Amino acid sequence: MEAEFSDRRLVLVSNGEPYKHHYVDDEVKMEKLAGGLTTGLDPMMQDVNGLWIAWGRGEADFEVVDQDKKIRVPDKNGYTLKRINLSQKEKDGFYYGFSNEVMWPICHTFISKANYDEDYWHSYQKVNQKYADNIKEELKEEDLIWIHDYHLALVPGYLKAENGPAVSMFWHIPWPAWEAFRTIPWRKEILVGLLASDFIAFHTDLFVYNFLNCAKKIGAEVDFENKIVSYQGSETKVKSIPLGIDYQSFSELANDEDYLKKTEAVRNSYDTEKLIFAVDRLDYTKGIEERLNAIDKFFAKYPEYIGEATIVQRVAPSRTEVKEYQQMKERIDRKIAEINGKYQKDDWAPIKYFYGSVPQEELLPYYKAADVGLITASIDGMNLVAKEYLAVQDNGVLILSEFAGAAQYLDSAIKVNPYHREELADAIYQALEMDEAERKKRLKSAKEDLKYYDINWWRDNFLENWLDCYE
Ligand code: GDG
Repeated sequence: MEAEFSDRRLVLVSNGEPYKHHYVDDEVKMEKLAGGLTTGLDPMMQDVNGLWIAWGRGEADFEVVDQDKKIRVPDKNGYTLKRINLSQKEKDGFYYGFSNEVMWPICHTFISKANYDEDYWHSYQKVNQKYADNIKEELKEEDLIWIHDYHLALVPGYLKAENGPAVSMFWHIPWPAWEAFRTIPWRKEILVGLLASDFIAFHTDLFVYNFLNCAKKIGAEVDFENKIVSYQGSETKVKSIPLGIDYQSFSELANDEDYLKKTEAVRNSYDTEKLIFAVDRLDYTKGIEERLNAIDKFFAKYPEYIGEATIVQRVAPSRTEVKEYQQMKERIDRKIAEINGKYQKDDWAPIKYFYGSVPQEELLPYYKAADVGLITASIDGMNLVAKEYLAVQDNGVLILSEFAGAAQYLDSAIKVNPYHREELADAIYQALEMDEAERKKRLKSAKEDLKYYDINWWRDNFLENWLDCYE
């Protein structure tokens, strides 16, 4: 498979870019950007030396360089990054509008949060066409076009042509049941666009099933057993291939001396017996508010942990221009203040709250220092933080929402329904009380899986299944 693949160039297409370049005192600085998709794909692209096409978003307060240009990243053995420049109008309609106010809520089954604005849809079509045109400009014979995620559902359709390129899609977020998906006025156009791909993969079997079912509803012929959709004379193979992490580098880093010192410093800065860690992008799907309610319940039900367990909650800003997200942040700030006001003592507060994004390396000492990792997404495609936490731990316990894609693969976690306050409060207690032998047993089995089903396994498995379509 490796040899066959190395003959062909991989062209990866995504909305988010992996790096940002900007000036600091006349010098160009490169900054790695956080996010589930880019974390997983950047190391892979560095290995295969392909082309990555993405929106070069930059930041308002920086003069962004190399917008709309091709650049090598990282500087040496990297790959080529081609940025697509979007106008403010395109950002508003395509990104903040259709992607974030229709595709995101519907795929996460938050129907009441969707805004089916027709202008958003037109902008989504236009920008997807722009991506497709940019791909076509670069296209070489035998290229493999690998498109990522919900911002770009129409691109496969725009690329389709007789003897057109090999096109696949990896969908990073959930695919919902037909009952939710059918509310989108342009549901058929979206599915038809996607079905122009030769291969589509999701994180879990449930998302695959939901997708096949939606395809059937719009009149495609679906072979549920072999997971093949036939529509308008072409075939699409569908499969679940869960994204893994770069396990080796996580576990190496976890034992690096410098990193161990940082972990110790984190540990020493909290004067309590137990540390519980949670980190999320600010998003209603991450279940931050549900978690806070359960934390309140936990201290009320288990007062022996007052002053004995500290929760460190990091929240990374996201979609800061959207009003709904601003309001959510205000509610979170208020709830944390309420809990802290209710339980704190002179030298201790139950929740230490940080708002701001940090590079992944800075999260790792927190992962390692924490006795418990707390993930309570109300729904999530996968959730890489769950895997990263376990990869660096040698003693901790993971509490994981049964609604995160990762729950299908991490049997050793304590699974919870995040809407069930009492169950979640009890799970925190169970995790804190778990004896060492049990903790080690659970971690051992999780680590074996994470090591085997890592990012390389995911990439090879995806490519193998995709290339099989052309045998
Ligand atoms: C989407 C789906 C799916 C670095 N700094 C921060 C931060 N990072 C890194 C984490 C982790 C990644 O960002 C976050 O990944 P997630 O998987 O948790 O979440 P999404 O960004 O929502 O990603 C998700 C993923 O795509 C991959 O397919 O798993 O379901 O929604 O690698 O180390 N993360 C946070 N704050 C930081 O300051 N939260």
